[in-house]
Amino acid sequence: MRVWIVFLLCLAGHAIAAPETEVGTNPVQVEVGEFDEAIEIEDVVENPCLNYHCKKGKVCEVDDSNTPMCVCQDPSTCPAAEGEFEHVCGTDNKTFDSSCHFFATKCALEGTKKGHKLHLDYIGPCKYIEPCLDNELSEFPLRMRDWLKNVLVTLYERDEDNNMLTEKQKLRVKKIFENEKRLQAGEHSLDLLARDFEKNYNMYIFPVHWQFGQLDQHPVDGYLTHSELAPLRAPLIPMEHCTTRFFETCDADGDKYIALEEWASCFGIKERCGQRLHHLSSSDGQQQFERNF
Ligand SMILES: [Ca+2]
Ligand SMILES: [Ca+2]
Repeated sequence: MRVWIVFLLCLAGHAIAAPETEVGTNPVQVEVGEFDEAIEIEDVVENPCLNYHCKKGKVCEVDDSNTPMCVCQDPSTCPAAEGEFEHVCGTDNKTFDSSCHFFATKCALEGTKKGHKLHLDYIGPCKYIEPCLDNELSEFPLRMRDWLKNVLVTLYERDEDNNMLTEKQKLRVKKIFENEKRLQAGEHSLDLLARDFEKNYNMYIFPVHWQFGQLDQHPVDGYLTHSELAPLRAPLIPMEHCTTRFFETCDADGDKYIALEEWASCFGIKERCGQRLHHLSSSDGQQQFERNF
């Protein structure tokens, strides 16, 4: 259970810190104000790469006509990893020094079959992950559901200034928060979780749906790609050996995308509204969802 709590705090921290760590932050910007402001500002104005966004693995460069464009980053320009904790394991079972090295390598393989199949599998060096047994797999959603609920409750407790949640969402989580106090946060036996899910089914619907909305961002279309799922999946795999199998089984139709109703079903949420959400975007879906519950 300890790993779940540590991970919970990491993820909550990550979610809160996310806007500050957007890819594409230009180092020139950081320098402004630290040195000679007048000269730096002049540099910023003339730099066409400023605010020019490149996806992970690419960096902005200007061509002969001073037009910005994204090119694959040379892995050797990635900052050296400060420790093993920065290593990542690819789906090719190779350890990369950091996610920067991984995405730069993947970029260089763009257009090839190998590049298409290569994904960031998990955070940390590649290691042996024991197979997930059937009974372990059936327990996984119970703990994961409880954990998703805890993520929201933690955000609610910390959210006073961050506004991660809308007022309506806060009201919804407040109910869960009060219920959670009754259940006593922390270690819950699987029996207790199973009973609580039956008894307080509605409390679990919103956290499951909310997490989907958090991940379904690129694009917001009611489906999760492998990369959209990565922020949740990648840190979890080394700690929870059923993660990979769980998300594989979530993709019930095997099309490599986890649709909203597949996601909900994975967590035991099988309401009829799930079907109606199919054609709605995530944000519309959330509103529709909130009207239904
Ligand atoms: Ca999506
Ligand atoms: Ca699917």
